[in-house]
Amino acid sequence: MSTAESELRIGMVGYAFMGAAHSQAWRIVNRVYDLPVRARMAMICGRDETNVSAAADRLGWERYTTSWRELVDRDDIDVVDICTPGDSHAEIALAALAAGKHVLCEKPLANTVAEAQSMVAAAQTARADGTLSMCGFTYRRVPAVTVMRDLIAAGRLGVIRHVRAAYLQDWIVDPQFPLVWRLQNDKAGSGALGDIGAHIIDLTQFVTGQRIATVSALTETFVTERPLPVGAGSLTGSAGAGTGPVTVDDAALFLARLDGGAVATYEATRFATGRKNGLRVEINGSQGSVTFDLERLNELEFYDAARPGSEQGFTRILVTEPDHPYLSAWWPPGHLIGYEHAFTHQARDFLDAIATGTDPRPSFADALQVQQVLDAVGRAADEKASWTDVDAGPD
Ligand code: SOE
Repeated sequence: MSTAESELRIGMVGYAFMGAAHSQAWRIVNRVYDLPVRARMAMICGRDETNVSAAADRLGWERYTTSWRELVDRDDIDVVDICTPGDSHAEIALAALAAGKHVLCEKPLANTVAEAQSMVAAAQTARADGTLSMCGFTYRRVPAVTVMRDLIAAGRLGVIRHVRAAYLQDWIVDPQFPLVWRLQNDKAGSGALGDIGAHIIDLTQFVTGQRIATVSALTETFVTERPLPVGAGSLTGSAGAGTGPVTVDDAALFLARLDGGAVATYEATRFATGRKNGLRVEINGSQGSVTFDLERLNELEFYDAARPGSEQGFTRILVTEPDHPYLSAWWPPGHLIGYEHAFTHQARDFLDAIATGTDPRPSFADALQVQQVLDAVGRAADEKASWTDVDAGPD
C-alpha cells in the first residue's frame, strides 16, 4: 500500500451518530496529540448522495462516495473506519482487509459469531502483511476506566469477588418511538444485549482481566410492535404510517461466572425510565472496591480496606489530572472531559499502533470473544435451561 509520508488517509463508511463521533475524533486527534502520523479525512461513504454530501461538508471530509466498495478499493485510502449497522460490518471489513487497509470497526464486531470468526481469520491473514485491525469498544478509552483497570491490576482490590454491571438507557420507553434499525434483528443482530450489553461485557472483562465463562440469562421485549420510521432513524426518529414487529430484546439480564473466580450480574436495558446513559460498574475485591458511572465519567469511587478504620469509606478520585491516562494533552488539571473524548483517545491509539506496527486492542479476536458471550446469553435466554420455578405459595 502506498502511503503519503506521515499521513494516513481515512475512509469512513457511515455518517450518522457514530460517524459523527468518529469524524470529530479524526478531525482533532492531531491537534491534541503529538503523533508520528497525521490523520487525513479523505473520504466518507453513505448510500444516499444528498445526505452523504451534506455530511461530508458538515463533518469535514474531503470527498464522498455512495459506494463502500469504491472507498475500499481506492489506492489513496489507508484506513477504513466502519460506522454502519452491524449487518454490513463483516462484508466491508473483509473487503477492506483483503485490499490491505487497516480497519477500525464499531462494536459489536458483527451480528453473529460466524461473521465475527470470519473477520478474525481475515484480520490474522492481513496481519502477516502489516495490516492492523481494532474494534471500537470506546469506553476502554475513558481515562477513569483505565485507572480502574490499573487499580485492579496493581492488586489494590485484592481477589476480585463480585462484578456488578448495568447499562441503563430509556430512549425507547415510549411505545410510539419508531422502529429504527437498532430495533431490527436483521440489521442489529440483537437489541439492548448487543448494543449496550456488549459494552459492559467488554469493559468488565477489560478492567478485571477475567473472562466470562458461563451464563444464565433472560431477555424481554416489552413493546413488540412499533410505528415504522420516517427516513433513516438512529437514536431519534419520527413515527410514520403503519407498524412493524420489534425483533430484538428491549432488556437483557444475566448472571455469570468469570474464569478468575468472580461472580457477576449484568443488566442491559433501554427501559430504565430516567436513566439516559447510565453505564455503571462496581467491582468488589477482598481488599477494596471501585465503582464507575458513565454519567459521571470523570470520577471513580474507591474503597481501600487497608486504610485505618477511622478513615474508611468510599473516596472520590477525580480523574482529571495530567498523571491520568490520556489527559495531559487536554486541559489544565481539574478540567473535565466528556463522551466524545474517548473517541479521540481511540483514534490516537489506533494511529499510534499503525505508526509503530504494534497490535491495537481490543483486537477483532477480543471482540469475537464478546460476540461469543452475547451468543451464549441469547442461547441461555432462549433455552431457559437453568430456571427453577418457585413453588406456588398460599393465596
Ligand atoms: C445507543 O444505545 C448507543 O448509542 C450505543 O449504540 C453506543 O454504543 C453507546 O456508546 C451509547 O448508546
